[in-house]
Amino acid sequence: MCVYPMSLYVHVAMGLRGSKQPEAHVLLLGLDNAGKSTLLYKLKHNACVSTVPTIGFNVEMFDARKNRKSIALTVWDVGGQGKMRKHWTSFYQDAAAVVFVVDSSSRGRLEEARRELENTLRSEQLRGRPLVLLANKQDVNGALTVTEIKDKFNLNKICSDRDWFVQPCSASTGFGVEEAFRRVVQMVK
Ligand SMILES: Nc1nc2c(ncn2[C@@H]2O[C@H](COP(=O)(O)OP(=O)(O)OP(=O)(O)O)[C@@H](O)[C@H]2O)c(=O)[nH]1
Ligand SMILES: [Mg+2]
Repeated sequence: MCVYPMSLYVHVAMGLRGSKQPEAHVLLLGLDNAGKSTLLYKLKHNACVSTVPTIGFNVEMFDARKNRKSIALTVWDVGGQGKMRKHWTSFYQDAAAVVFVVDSSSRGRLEEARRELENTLRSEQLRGRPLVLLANKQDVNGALTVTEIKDKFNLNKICSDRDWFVQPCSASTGFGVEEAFRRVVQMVK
């Protein structure tokens, strides 16, 4: 398995696009099975695709509007399995925002997710970068609410030096997905 340095892909992406349009890189992180790839393809194709665990990463580009100007977002969806997490740092450089996806139906893994988020936000490279935390899988009965997740993650404390927002969503049904994307666009600097 090989995780390529981000800069290589940035150059490929810029070359393909070939424009002077402002660009921003967004990192999609979270534990394995959180729903990151499902979300990425729901956003890109408005389709619920069947996924396999991501070994490496997926990357997609999106055109968006921010303050009446167009902006190109490059979204990096990095695998969340334990063996992949040590590679997350390779993607931190140049990230304008972090989207951290949580499986709200998995109470048993919430502490693990909280720990990984805290580790991620501790990185100097991500200092001050906005965070959108997605409380995914809201379609599942008994899923944790936004309030429960905010409390459990102690976001007021760990995000004291950055903008943050928690968005409930379901990557499967599409509930909250567009809104999450709009939030990210608003928050990138
Ligand atoms: N019920 C429900 N299932 C979801 C939702 N989002 C994703 N899933 C399911 O969760 C499983 C994992 O989804 P992935 O998108 O592959 O998860 P991932 O975060 O990319 O996982 P890694 O690539 O291993 O890091 C799949 O079976 C998805 O169909 C959701 O909103 N609701
Ligand atoms: Mg994946």
